Amino acid sequence: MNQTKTLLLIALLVTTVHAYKRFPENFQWSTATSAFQVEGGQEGTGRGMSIWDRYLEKHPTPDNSTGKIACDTYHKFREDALLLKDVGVKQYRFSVSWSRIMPDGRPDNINPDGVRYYHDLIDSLVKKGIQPLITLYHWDLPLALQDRGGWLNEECVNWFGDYVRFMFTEYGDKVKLWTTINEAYIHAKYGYCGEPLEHAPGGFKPNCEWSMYIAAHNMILAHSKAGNIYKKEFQPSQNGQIGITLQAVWYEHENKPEDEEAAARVFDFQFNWFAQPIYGKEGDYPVRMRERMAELSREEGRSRSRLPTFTPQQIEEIRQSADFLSLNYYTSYVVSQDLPVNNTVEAWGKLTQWGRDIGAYISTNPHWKQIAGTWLRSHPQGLRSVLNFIREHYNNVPVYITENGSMDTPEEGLNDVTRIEYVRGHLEALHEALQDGCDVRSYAYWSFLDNFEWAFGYHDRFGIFHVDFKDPERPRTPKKSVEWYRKVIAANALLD
Ligand code: GBH
Repeated sequence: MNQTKTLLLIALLVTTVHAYKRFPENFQWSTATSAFQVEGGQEGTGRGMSIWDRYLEKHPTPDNSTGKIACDTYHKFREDALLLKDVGVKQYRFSVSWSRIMPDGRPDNINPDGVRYYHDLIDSLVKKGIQPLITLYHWDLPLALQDRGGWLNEECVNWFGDYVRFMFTEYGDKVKLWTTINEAYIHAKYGYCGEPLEHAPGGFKPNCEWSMYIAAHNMILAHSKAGNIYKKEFQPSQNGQIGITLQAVWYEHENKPEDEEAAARVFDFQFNWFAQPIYGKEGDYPVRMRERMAELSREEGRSRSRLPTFTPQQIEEIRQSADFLSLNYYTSYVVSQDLPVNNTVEAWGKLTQWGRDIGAYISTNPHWKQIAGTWLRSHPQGLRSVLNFIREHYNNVPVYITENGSMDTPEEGLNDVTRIEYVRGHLEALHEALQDGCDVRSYAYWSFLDNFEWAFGYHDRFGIFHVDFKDPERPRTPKKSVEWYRKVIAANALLD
């Protein structure tokens, strides 16, 4: 045996001894961003205005953020590809800015620089052995389409269809993993209701009782349109896969039947609102949600439910619109039927329209580690529960985890041990879910870079790379988690 072989053998033994949680051989490690949050390149690039550009002009974030430069990935994607390669990820999940491709959202006006940009980005990844997973829409609707009603106009379904057909035609030979829409739940609720927080397009609070349900409905139809276009017109020759990106919140409850029922109902109004029509055996909205909305609407003196209905043909098409489920998971809450008596927890369930519609209280568990005093509490077992729910209720459809991550704590900065602890916990729970038999194919850490965190501006930093937003060059600096994640990926295992 020569020296190299001996060294290799020793290295192998060492990793075998220390690796305590191995991942499947073809498990894909990944990290994620979205167009508006990182690209910049808003001016002089041919990109059209999106709803977020307009929204921020009128509703500045506390730190007065804009998307004009952001992380400037529009210019820095080549060096970013080197960083990704260095971390060792085999996949990179990003989104495309619709208004960079189609400045007015319509296919009769294409921006060639935008089209070239995504070719260059994809090529620079593929050249380094990194597979792109593209989200077609991550909340940045072309402004011109908002001026025609946006997601409240059912025509939006056709506009989306035209956009995605262009995308599949242009990039489908290089891109094999597509997701249609990111977190329709958040986009509908925050964008078209504004509670508990407002996102673009905004301004719909007085119409909450119907606007978020219509917007969500049209997003499901748009996803279905895109999925069916891909599967019929492109998949036979391009051989890729398509799904939708759903955010899941897990809801724990006390050991009481009424709380168990309430938690199941709230999960229906959150994850299953979108998952059941697309991945459920029977399709359509969850029964509990339909019944509750019909009952509330009757009580309110309406002649029909505030929850729109699908035609039987739509139900069928929606059920055939996805190959896999793209999952974003961050946190869990606690649900109770009655006002929680324990006053150390906050009860905010009934303060919003959605909170009234679910008819339950949502609070939190003070034992789950709260990150930087914000909405984010670490509860890794919630991820395992969501994955097992998908296994049991959605026929173990393949899952790609497209987002999971934590923000910086002010004390730690680059020495981000809280983030490492958060990710390790969630990877342990994910590993348990794999042992349970869940079919999880990939894990993407959110986010690759510190970026524009919507209503919180650049203040909340989710990146494993720090970005200096005061420096026009937007330099990237690895946090401690980069080194940690690199080791996990190299070993394909969680090490002691
Ligand atoms: C994801 O949303 C998004 O896809 C991504 O763009 C984003 O950067 C990332 O999460 C990190 O937030 O005031 O209690 O409503 C996850 C859903 C929506 C959860 C905003 C936190 C604000 C807290 N997030 N929400 S609250």
